Amino acid sequence: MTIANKQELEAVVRDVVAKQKITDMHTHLYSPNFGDILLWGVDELLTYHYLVAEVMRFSDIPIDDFWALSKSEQADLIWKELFIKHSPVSEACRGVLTTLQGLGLDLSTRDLAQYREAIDSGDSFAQVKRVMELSSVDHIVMTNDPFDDRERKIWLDGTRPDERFHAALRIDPLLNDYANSKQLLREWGYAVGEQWSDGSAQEVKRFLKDWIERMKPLYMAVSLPPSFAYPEESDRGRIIRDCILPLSKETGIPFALMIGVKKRVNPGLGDAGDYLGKADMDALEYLLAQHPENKFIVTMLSRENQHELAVLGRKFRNLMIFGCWWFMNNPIIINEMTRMRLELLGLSVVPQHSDARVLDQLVYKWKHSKEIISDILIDKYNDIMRTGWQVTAEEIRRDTADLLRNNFWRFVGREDMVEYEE
Ligand code: RAT
Ligand code: ZN
Repeated sequence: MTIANKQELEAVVRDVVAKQKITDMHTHLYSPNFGDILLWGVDELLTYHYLVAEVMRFSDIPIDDFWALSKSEQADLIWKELFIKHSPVSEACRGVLTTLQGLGLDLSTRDLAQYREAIDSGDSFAQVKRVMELSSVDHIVMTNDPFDDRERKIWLDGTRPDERFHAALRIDPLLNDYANSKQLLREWGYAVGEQWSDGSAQEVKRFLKDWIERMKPLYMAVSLPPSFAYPEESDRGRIIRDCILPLSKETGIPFALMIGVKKRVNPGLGDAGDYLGKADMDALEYLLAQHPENKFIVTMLSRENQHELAVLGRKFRNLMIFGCWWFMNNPIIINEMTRMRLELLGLSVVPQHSDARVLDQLVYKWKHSKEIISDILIDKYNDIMRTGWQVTAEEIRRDTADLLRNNFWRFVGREDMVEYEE
């Protein structure tokens, strides 16, 4: 069916985007059978680290006293300061409201006790089903860290995610803190030496292969500082050169780099204490150019890097650009980044991921992003229609499915997961 005019275009795009099932390619969520490492519920929503950072601007509570409070007390404080004493207009605050609304609650009551009762009384399995339905997310990629004691135990006990959840092997400790990680590797039976050697490289690869076998990850991922350089004679540089790149090439499992985080500039705030910095693009350019048979999935944290990254995508097809990460995940920047990416790269990107740490956040993260993606698609189709080019509803469905699902699955080599809605 050919779209006749702008009104029809708007209606079709909004409908198609709203209905499109999403593959969320980077979250911190877990399959419900992994137990309580999956966070959900009102107190978790309110104590999200994005909100912890914000509450500290209003409250004068010493940070240690804040952490000494129970989770519900922290949530109460955040509710009082960020929602009652001031209007909750920040993106993270608005996100809580959109989520509660999506879950069927009446925001006009401002009754936190009632919200808790309505949501927290359920069980995580039912909540996963409900939230995935509400947010139209049917596949979720987790963040799986074999250096995290709680998570490690779950995998070693033989627990495996259900079919909606997929692993991503996270290797920050290996690449960013090898001095400590090598001790752990030894404790776990991998004979890495004090000095880097062929033998150490083989053992680190053996460790990675064991976890690849166990988790069946869709990609291997790391977050990196703005100072990330490559090639580099450092633990990180050597591990990337001798272990990650060869293994990634051999297995076809892409290497995901999330570049630009300056960890713990205010350590007392924990996860809320991380900052960002503009990175030099030379390292990524080198990786892409020197390793054409390797696949790289990249997102960056600084707004200043987004244009360079998009242009790099025009040079190298072994680069998949994804998402508006963390401090980029605000409407004004999502709008700008997504428009720029579409203008430079057409529909060959993964425009968004949720980064949800709390299950229920899927509701708002995707509702807010889908609204912006719809606005942008309407403008872009309208621009080409003004030349006399005709667009059909089927083409809009195809394009939307590519953006929100299939580009990712194709890039990770899973044609079997590529799917178009009728
Ligand atoms: O967005 C976040 O919640 C950050 O704290 C990080 O988890 C980041 O997304 C990451 O994966 O390192
Ligand atoms: Zn993340």
